[in-house]
Formats: sequence, structure tokens, C-alpha cells
Amino acid sequence: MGPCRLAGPPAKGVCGASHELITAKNLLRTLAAGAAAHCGQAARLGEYLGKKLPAAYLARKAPAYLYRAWRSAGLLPAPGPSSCFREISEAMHASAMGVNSDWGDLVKWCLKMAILDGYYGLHAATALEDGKFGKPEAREGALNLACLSARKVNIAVHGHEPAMVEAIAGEARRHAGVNLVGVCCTGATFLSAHGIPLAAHFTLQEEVIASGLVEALVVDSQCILPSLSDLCECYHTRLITTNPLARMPGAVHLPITDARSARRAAKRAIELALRNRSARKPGYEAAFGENRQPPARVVIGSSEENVDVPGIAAKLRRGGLKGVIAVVGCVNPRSEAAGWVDAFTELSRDYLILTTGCMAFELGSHGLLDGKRALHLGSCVNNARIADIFGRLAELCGRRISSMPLLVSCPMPITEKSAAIGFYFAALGCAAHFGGPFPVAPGTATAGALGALLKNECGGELLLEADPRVFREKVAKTLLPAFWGRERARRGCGRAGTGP
Ligand code: MSK
Repeated sequence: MGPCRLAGPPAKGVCGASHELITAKNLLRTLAAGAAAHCGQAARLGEYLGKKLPAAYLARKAPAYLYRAWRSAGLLPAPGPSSCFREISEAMHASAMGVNSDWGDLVKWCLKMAILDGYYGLHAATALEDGKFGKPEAREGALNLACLSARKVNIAVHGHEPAMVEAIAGEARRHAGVNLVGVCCTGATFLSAHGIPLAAHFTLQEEVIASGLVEALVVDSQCILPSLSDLCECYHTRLITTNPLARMPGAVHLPITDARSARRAAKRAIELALRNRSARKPGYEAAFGENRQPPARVVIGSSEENVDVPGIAAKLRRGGLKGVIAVVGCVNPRSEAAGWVDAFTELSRDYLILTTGCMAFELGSHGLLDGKRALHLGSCVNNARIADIFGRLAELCGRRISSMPLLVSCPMPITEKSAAIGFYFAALGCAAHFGGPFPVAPGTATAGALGALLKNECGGELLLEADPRVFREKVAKTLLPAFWGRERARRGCGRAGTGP
């Protein structure tokens, strides 16, 4: 028996589980893992800062009409940030072998995980970050591998936790010969908060080491390829881990639990890198110089505070802008990124793009992050900023989120976290798109039930589409115009000039 997979007939597994049950269980486990990562990140940051969020955090933060709708549909997690781990553990229990076999009920659990991820993960982590480090400021930044320096000692910082970012950025300022670069979401945080360059996203992380120029790679948690251990051995790079949950073979472990241990780890990491400079093998510097393309110049540091939300709302109302598209989540080696970049470049003529995480890097390296067509909002947890902007836009337009032309697209999802982010936005009432590999297979009864639940209880919609051209057509021709039309239909005011 097992693992639970059904590719065709028979209609049920030997245990009696149907396709629907298996897909619902798998999706629930995916979303619970995504929520665990974001909530764990927020909880760890809260412990590090000695801060707790109020028990009524979700009730205060969520739009009141949505809170009521979620409550009456049985989608609300138990109150209080600390309850989220109990909920996640119950979701894992409910989806374990022989526990909950009502797949319709498990689909509800999926949305509960997504809502919990949004508030106790994304919003909580972003609020804690902002409380400690302040809101980012819009500024110019640089990205891609060209941000490494052949003349300096390179230290790459990779993962998701701002504590190490802050400590090492502070310490590195005292060493003129040190070049600090970020990778993945730590890179996005570096870029937004400190203007430090972003060398790579998820699929380019190995190339940072393979440049032969990196003296130390400091990692905390999430999206860190296990292959980096082997790769660091092939080059001279010292691998340093800082999260007690995320040890790696061959790494120097410098656990961070508070500000003191962060400062100590930052100092030690820089010492190790400086000492390791002499181990850099000859030849790499010359090869880097020959192949180096200039870094992409980007505008970074947008937030819900410095984006002109009233101006965007006014443009939406006048029809000068057809909608807002959030491009979020991962890049993955199975999908062709170029097609997606083309689709969003095309859409950016009529739609404002807000972007985070690895997709922000992808768009930025193709010149889209110019501060006009596409705005960089930070790391994956900073999708909370986009949710705030969406909520405010709806308020300013006198509508609900579900009748606004607002889309979240996760075109190349690879982690459980990106699935949780997309479903959170769908629960807010947005259109939510996933490219392949899909978190739930299109055309299945489970995908249908989820779509119906989202539409009926939250007003959201699910679009599963792996072809960038088809996606672009659907979004521009039917999906977003239909969202905007919902309110006009309700109010009976569908005249020309009342919206795009
Ligand atoms: S880092 S979750 S690969 S966006 Fe947030 Fe990139 Fe996806 Fe990790």
C-alpha cells in the first residue's frame, strides 16, 4: 500500500480512498507545510525580538465583511497567533491515514490553512520586521551575479530571516574589503532594507558558489538547496548555518537566538570569510571579469506606505489602468521563465505589476522593475504589503476585493509556501493564478470544489494555467474584466466610463 497516488483507474485505492480524497489530503498537507514555514518564521522573529502579537490580531487585521464570511463558512482558524501551530498540527492529523475521509471537509481545511498563513505568517512576520527595522524606502538597487566582486571578499547571505541580515549588514560596514550579496528572499530583504545587491534567486543559488568567488555562504532557513553542502566542498566556500532547525553537513553552525548571538555570528562569519580569501583558486577572477555583464539596475523598497494607493485607485476608476497584478513566488527549473516574463511585460502596458520573492528577481533582471511598470515589495512574507494595498484599493473604490480587477499570479510555484500565499489571496476574494506544477490538478473534482468554495464564500477565483500566452489572453480578455464587472452588475450601473 501507498504512497497515496492514483494516476488513472481504478477509481479508488486499496484503502478505499478516492482521487478526490487523495488530492484534498495532499493539498492540505502542502498548505499546512507552507503555513508552518511562514508562521514558524514569524514566531522565531517574535522570540528574537521579544514581541508578541495581540490575541485578536486576525480579527483586527482582516476586512470585517471577510471575517464574517470566513466565520460563517467555518474557515476561520482559532483566535490568537499561538493557536496557529495547534491548527497546523490538527491539519496534519486530520489528513493522516484513516482520520478525515470527507474530502469536502478537507477542502475547507485547505482554506483555513491559507487564511492562517496570511495572518499569522505573512502579516505577522512583516509587522514584526517593520516594527524593528522600519518600513523600506524606495531607492535604486542592483541585481544578478555581476554583483559579486573579483577584488573583494564575497559573502553571500541566503534564506528568509531578517535577524542575520541586519547583524551582518551592520558588521560588514566596518570592513571595506567585504562585498555582501543576498540570495532568494534574504536577498530581497537586503535589497529593500539596506540597498545591498541581490545576486541570485532560487534557481541561480548554485551559480553563486560556482563563480568560485564566494568566501562564505551564510544560510538560515527555507529554499536552501541541500546540494550547496557538496558544492561548497568543490569550491573554497565556507558554509555557515544559523538556524537551529536547519543544519547542513560540513557547515560551521553559528546558531542565532537573540541580538547578541546574531552579532557574534555575524562577526565570526566575516572573520571566517576574510581568512578564507587566500583559498580562492586562481583563474576564477579572470573568468568572472571576462564574462561579467553589468548588473541590472532596479527600483526597490516599495511598501504599502510609499506606494501611491489613492492615485492607483483613481486611475482604476477612470479606466486609465485596467487592474493590478501581483507576481509572486518561486521560479523553477521545469518552467520556461522567458514566456512568463514576456506575458507580464505585455500585461504591464495596461496593468500595474506588484512583485515579491524570486519572481521579482526574474522581472528585475529583464528590466521590468523600473518603479513605474513593476514595483518591488520585498520578500515572500512581504506579500502582506500587497494584501494591504489590495484592501485599501478596494476601500478607496468603494468595493469589495472580490469586485476589483486584482490578480495574484504564482506562475512557477515550487515550494509549499507559494501555494499557501496564492490560496490566501484567493480567500481574500482575488483572482489567484498558479502555473505548473499545479498545487491541485486542474479539472479534478477537488479543484472544482475548491473553486466553488472560494467563489461562494469569499468571491475569489482559481486559475490553473501553465501556458503563459493562454494565461495572458484569459487574464486580459475575461478574468479581470469579469471581476470589475461584478460590482457594476450588482449596482446596475454598467455604463461606459464607469471602469475599464
Ligand atoms: S525564496 S519560496 S523559492 S519565492 Fe522566498 Fe523564492 Fe519561492 Fe523560496
